[in-house]
Amino acid sequence: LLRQFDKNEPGRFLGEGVSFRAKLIGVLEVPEARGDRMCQDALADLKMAIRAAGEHKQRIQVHVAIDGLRLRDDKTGDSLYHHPVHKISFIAQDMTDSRAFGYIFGSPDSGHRFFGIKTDKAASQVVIAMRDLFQVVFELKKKEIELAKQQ
Ligand code: I3P
Repeated sequence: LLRQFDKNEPGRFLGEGVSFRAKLIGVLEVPEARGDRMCQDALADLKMAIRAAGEHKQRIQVHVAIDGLRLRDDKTGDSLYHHPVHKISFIAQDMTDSRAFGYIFGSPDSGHRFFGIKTDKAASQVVIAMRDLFQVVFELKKKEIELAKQQ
């Protein structure tokens, strides 16, 4: 029972995983796989663009799960994006807004895209859940490799 409360318990991220209510600020192509300055600029640009357009941000649910991050439309439940962990190269918390963060998804072949997200509660909750997930996936991979060696 106690294991359920261990932050690195893989069970936490099974199925739909851990869910958060949020809004999609926008998506932007970026030149690099990582870089905090670049992410801060991307967030500012996306916020400016949505303000200039006078549009509401799309309400979404962010699911942090073992097979990756999934963004769903909040109203319809439709899956908008699925981002496997191994192709998420960087996470950045908005330095000017405790309710915003973003991450970079992609590969050298397909290019890199920045996803800007506004959370209903503190963005750090999602960022911490993502870091915990990365740790869990890393440990699982390590175990897999150890098991393969034993065979
Ligand atoms: C809203 C206000 C909200 C914001 C919302 C704005 O403007 O800034 O804080 O939600 O964004 O429309 P107003 O006060 O003029 O109604 P977030 O804090 O979640 O960004 P939205 O329209 O994109 O949902």
